[in-house]
Amino acid sequence: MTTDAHTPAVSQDKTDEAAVTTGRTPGWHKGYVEGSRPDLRVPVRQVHLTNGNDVTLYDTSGPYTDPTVDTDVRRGLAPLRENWIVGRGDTEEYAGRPVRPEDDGIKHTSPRGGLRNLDAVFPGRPRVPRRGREGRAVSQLAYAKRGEITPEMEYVAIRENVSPEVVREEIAAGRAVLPANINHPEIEPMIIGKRFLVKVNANIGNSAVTSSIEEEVDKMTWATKWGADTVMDLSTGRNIHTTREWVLRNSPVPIGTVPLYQALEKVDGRAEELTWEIYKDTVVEQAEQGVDYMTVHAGVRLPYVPLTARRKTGIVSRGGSIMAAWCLAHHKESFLYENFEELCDILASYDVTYSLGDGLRPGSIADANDEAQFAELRTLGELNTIAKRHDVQTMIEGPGHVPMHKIKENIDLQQEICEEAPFYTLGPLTTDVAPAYDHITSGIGAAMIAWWGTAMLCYVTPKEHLGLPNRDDVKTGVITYKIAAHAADLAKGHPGAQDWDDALSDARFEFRWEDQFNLALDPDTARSFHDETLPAEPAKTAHFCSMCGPKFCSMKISRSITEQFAPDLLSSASDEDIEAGMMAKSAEFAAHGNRVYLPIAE
Ligand code: IRN
Ligand code: FE2
Repeated sequence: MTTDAHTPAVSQDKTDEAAVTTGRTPGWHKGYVEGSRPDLRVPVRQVHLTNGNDVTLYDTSGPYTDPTVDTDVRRGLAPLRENWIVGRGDTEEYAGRPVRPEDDGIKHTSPRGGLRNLDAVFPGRPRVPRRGREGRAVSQLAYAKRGEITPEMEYVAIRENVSPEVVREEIAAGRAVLPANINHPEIEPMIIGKRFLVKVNANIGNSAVTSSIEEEVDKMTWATKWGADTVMDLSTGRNIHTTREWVLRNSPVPIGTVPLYQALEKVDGRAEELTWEIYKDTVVEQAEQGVDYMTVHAGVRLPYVPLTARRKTGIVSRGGSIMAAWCLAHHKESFLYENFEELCDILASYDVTYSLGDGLRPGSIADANDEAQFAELRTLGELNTIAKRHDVQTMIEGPGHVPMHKIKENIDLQQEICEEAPFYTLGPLTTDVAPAYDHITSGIGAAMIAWWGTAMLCYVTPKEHLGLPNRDDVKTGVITYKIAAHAADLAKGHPGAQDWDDALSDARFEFRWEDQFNLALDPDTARSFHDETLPAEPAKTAHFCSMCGPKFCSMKISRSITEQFAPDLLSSASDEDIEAGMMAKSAEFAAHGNRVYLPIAE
């Protein structure tokens, strides 16, 4: 079986039908855990094992993997939070700007094939954007501070297997964020904070020439199928607004953006022509669409720019370099820094979460932990305090390229300076020498920093530094980062994290191959690797693995001994016992005609 045989790939020639290609994985079953009200149903991924047991896993894939739900990307997902948002009674509908692509201020001379299978305008549910009542923060942080447990908080409590009060406390203290824009009712709430499971973000985004809206929607559903907890739409070029509308209306996870990218498009890419007004308009436009969190590079201050002059790789952050260019062109303090409080009020009225950008992150091992990087971090700490005062949920972005021995200092400093606000890091990459393998160079750093308390990891794909990720790269990036995140959950002793490993180990030891595949982070690849060497069906129940055959398989040997003697003898088995076990197996093997593969009939 190929990696994705049961789901159609993005078809180049289908023009009449918008297909979501996420597909369902046999062996994964959708289940729901009901909360205190019937409309509070938390999805879980259930793996039904052949021994009759069930393993329940965290699920990010949305309704696409529920065979009882009829999804259609042209209609969008059901607005499951609608009643909660309206029911709280603190939003007001108003005749905001219509949700139309021509409204993004960019000339829409649509590139060839740019919209491919999809209409320019999202055809689904008509929406009137909402914002919070004048002067009132509607953020989860505001509720948490007032001592209220929202349905969203209860939802994540069930997802994380903790009490709702723990969720409320962590949010109120600013140690966790629950990104949930009041204009994004489609999402299944999730939480980011060090007391909870480590989360993974996947970046998607078209460049003007290489991808279509359909491909971006498909990458989003594809990323969440493999476990992405949030997705950032980093689209640049044309159709930014429309691409985002399609992604938002179809996303079961929170969506993040960098509004500065779209603001820059509005001034035709000339950074010096950016103004606070253009930026603010862009933020409002995106907040009305439902963007849940926004990267804001407000820590790139004028006096810090010279600190990067003697770096090996200068400023590598796109947003950071835009702001540095603006500061130098005007020789003025950053308009993001200067207008930060006004920005807070806007974000609070939609419950958009800040992701304070690391515009001065190191772009090479040589530049790690330098003055520029830590000067910015101190400013992010200052801005975090202001944001919290305005009831805006806030997380802090981190590096970048950092060798292993300099990683811990990053998380320790961030936690101290930013009052334990959630850290959200890009890797870090632990060496610069492996282009094409930077999911691995960064996965190493990601596992380490998450163990020490980073709350969310921004994935890096094999195409990092080389090109735009395609579908396969997105999957590789997500799986790599799920490994890092889960390894950290284990090391942190997150309650229940090890149950998954134990279930898989049992399946491996008992040669329940199907269970081993279905419990895997990537069942398709595990199955196909196994099938390459042992293609016949009976091989999946055969009591040996392909690596060593029945004779030398250590697991089989120790299992035979367990079976022959008593289970408690296993640990105290003598050399003679083991020798006897091996002889017995040898005889058994010979009795079967010394055949490695069992005939179908057996
Ligand atoms: C995450 C941590 N540090 C940076 N990131 C991500 O990088 C951020 O969330 C966003 O997806 C992207 C922004 O890149 P620039 O504009 O800083 O290069
Ligand atoms: Fe890099």
